[in-house]
Amino acid sequence: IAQRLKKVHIIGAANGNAGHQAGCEEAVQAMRNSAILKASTLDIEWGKIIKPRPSGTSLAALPGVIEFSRRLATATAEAVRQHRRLLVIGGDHSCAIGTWSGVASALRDHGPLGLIWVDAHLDSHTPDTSDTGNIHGMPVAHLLGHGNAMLRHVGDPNRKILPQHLAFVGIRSYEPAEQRLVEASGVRVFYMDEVNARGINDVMQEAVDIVSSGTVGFGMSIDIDGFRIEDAPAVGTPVDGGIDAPQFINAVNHLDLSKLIATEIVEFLPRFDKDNKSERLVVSLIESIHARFQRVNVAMPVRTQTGWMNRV
Ligand code: EXY
Ligand code: MN
Ligand code: MN
Ligand code: MN
Repeated sequence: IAQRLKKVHIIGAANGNAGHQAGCEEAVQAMRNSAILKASTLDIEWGKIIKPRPSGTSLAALPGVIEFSRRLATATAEAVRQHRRLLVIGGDHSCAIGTWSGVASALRDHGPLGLIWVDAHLDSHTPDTSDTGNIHGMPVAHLLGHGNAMLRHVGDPNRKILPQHLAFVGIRSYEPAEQRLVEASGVRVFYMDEVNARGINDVMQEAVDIVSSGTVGFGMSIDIDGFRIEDAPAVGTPVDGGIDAPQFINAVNHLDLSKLIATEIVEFLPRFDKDNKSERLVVSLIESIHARFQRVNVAMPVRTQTGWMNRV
């Protein structure tokens, strides 16, 4: 039984038309075929692969993204209810709406969900403030309860993440409107300047504290464009000056992940990879996170009529 519980359950979010350029939709298949992943020590169990219906790009992608997000949310909610060690492989970052809406709705009766958002970008536009209309630049706003009503209500009509339970790490590219939304909500942003000044170890420790406090557990949404371009060349919206990936993995090895519920890795465009560097990084991230993932040992508190009770 112990061995079965060690399995990493992967849900594939094979979407790509909400990004700046096509290619993210190929990451799921690339990871399914990955010799590097197969050669790793990880015990992988592939779950559902969710694919979007064909639709346009920019804001024309909206109806397709809504429908896709609902199906993805159903899949992640089911995995969390079954206490699986969940990993979602994207996809462009718009998949985060489905991933975390599903996780949050599955935990609704247990308590609020925290979230660490590793990214170069804030991803906090609404359809009204975005210059590009690309929905991968909007998932955080919707998880916080802003923007398009259908996207806000995926999974259930509640806000999925409260601002005090969210922490960004690695941010260095954003527009004023999304920064206003995030800062006015009181979300903690560890901009790249702070990461450089304090070191990623220190920053990740504080980020885990923020998303663990007052929550039933937390998720990590990792956009690989958060890392240095030399560590993750296969991205659609590269930004100079990213997080040193080996240092990040070292930091993960020292984190308290006892409240980790699920992880998501997104914005990998395999067609742009160089010497399999990005693919190797994705596998290293999964290995280091899952080595410390205690998910199955967490007894989740359940709300009863008289208070809170641990469900085993
Ligand atoms: N802020 C820009 C936009 O909204 O178009 C760029 C967003 C890139 C988002 C990538 C996935 O993190
Ligand atoms: Mn349960
Ligand atoms: Mn992103
Ligand atoms: Mn990004």
